Amino acid sequence: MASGYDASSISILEGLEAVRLRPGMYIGSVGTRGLNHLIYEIADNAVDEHLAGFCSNISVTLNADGTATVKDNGRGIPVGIHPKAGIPAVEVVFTVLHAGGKFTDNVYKISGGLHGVGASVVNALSVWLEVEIHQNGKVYKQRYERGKTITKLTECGSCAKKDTGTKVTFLPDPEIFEKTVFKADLIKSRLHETAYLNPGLTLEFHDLRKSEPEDLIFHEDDGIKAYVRDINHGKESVTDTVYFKKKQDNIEVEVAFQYVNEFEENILGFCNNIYTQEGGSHITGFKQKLTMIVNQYARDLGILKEKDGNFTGVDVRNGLTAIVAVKHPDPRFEGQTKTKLDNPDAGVIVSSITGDELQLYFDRNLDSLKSVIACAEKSAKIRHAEEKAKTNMLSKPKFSIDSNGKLANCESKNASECEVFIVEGDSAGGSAKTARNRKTQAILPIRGKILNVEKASIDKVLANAEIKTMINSFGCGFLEGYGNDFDISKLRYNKIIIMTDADVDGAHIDTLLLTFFYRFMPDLINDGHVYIATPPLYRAELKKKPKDGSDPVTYLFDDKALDNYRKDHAESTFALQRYKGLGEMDPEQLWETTLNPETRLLKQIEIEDAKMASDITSMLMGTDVAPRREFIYNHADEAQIDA
Ligand code: TTJ
Repeated sequence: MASGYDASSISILEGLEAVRLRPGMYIGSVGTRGLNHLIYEIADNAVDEHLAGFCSNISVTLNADGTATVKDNGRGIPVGIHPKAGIPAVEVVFTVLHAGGKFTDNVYKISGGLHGVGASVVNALSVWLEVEIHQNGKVYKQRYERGKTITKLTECGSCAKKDTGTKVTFLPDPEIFEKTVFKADLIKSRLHETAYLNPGLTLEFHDLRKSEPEDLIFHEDDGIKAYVRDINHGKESVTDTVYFKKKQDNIEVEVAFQYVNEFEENILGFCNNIYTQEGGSHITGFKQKLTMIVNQYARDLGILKEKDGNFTGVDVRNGLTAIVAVKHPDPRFEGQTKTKLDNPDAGVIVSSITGDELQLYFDRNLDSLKSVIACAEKSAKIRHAEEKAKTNMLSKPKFSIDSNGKLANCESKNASECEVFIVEGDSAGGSAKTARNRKTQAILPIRGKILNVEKASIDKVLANAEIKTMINSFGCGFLEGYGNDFDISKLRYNKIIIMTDADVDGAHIDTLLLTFFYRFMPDLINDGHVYIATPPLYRAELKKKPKDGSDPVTYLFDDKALDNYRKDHAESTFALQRYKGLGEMDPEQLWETTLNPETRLLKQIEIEDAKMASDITSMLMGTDVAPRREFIYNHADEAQIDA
């Protein structure tokens, strides 16, 4: 009996229909990124309960049946009848769009805003979802399917009075998502990040999908200070980790930073626990004040002479690792991926607090101040040298598209139909050149490992042959400020397809290439232009031609496909070839399996994949050989499952 429903509930159902019709509008994508988002969406509600002061433990479990469970020890979503809706409040939370926020009492909420679209969206995009609430010594349950209420909220047992919390289990809908397998690595790093940002909160991760279950616990008593320490692990420190937290006009500012002996900067920004990938006012405020203060001290100490120009912001941030986390009662996000903090007052207050705190710190720690200034001086020196190198190189006609010998370009000049394949190895490159559709497909062979851009200085990067060839070929420039500014409208290919062997070396080259794109042309990835080709692992050929005239050859893209093929065909009826690399395929096979848009399998790269690649690259550069080996092995395995 649907006794609780009245006219207003009709619009409720329509609301969730809209989510299923245009899921991308609510969760960004229907790829892996959107899929993982479902978990964050639910977990953010529990983090809000922590921020309100009532929850100390959150667990995320990836179950063997493809469902995910998020559980907390908060007060439990209210089960009483909602006065306006006439149904239990928990049912409103899961069936009314944007209903998440109305119940919570915490000013810096994550969920239910622009980023947290709410639990109802997850419900709408799940085959089924069940919520279980422990409250007042009783256990309540409710079930929904594809956003619609299936059972009324029922009391189904009792528990200790102090035992309170919310548990949500859901199965993502394969009608909506391209892939429904959660990516453990991304979820783990997100949980760890949440632990750094919320000292006092324990986050558990359980992966029950493998034969050997994985259980992890994230808890960081030292908060963002520990985050900076862990990012800098294995690097030579130049200063202590500096930390401050202050509140002004209801805006809270928390900063941790440390200088290390490296030629790069790494500043992460957060607002209300949300990672602001595109930066924004809080980051700008911090950078401006830091630049100002370091220049001031450098002049006061006579290290910068009257004739010297100021240190640039980049100089001052040379070797800096920093976390800037703000809490804002009414955050606004803008930018391509809505991850840029827009509120000007956040910038003003970060800048003001940073100014006061830096002055306090540097006045008491002269040695640290001198070390920071030394980092800036080093950068300024290199900057001057690089400026020279750059003008030298860019003025040479060599840096032009015509002299790009390796690229076998396509005939079409219409970028929307053009593709370029970056192919590992000269022999595979040769086959690909013969096999391709010359009109729309360009081939760019690269040899061996490409330069690790994470470590190299910019003039080295610009001098690297493989990288120059790529920049020249794509036509859209790269980073700002090096004489060839990035301009996506000049991109000459709609698809940039990385094509490497399905082995450890191939995976490594993929990682280095993604790192390069992530660092130098991130919008190529943001706008969905980057892909990885997945060549087949096996070729099976029936010994007798099928009577129905069908093709005796089948290409198998992974081991599961091979297992299935073996089930359908007796062992003696076919011959099996295992491809160890692209080089083993003749041009015809390469066309059929990997180049032909009708039959090939492409994996579109999302920015998280590339960020992960960049993180992996940083990690692989460390000096610890054993974990590095282990990592390459694990990664190679994953690549095969994905194919
Ligand atoms: C709201 O204000 C009254 C007391 O309970 C507050 C509340 O809703 N708390 C709450 C919600 N705790 N945990 C949740 C929650 C947890 C999960 C896993 C999923 C969802 C949608 C909410």
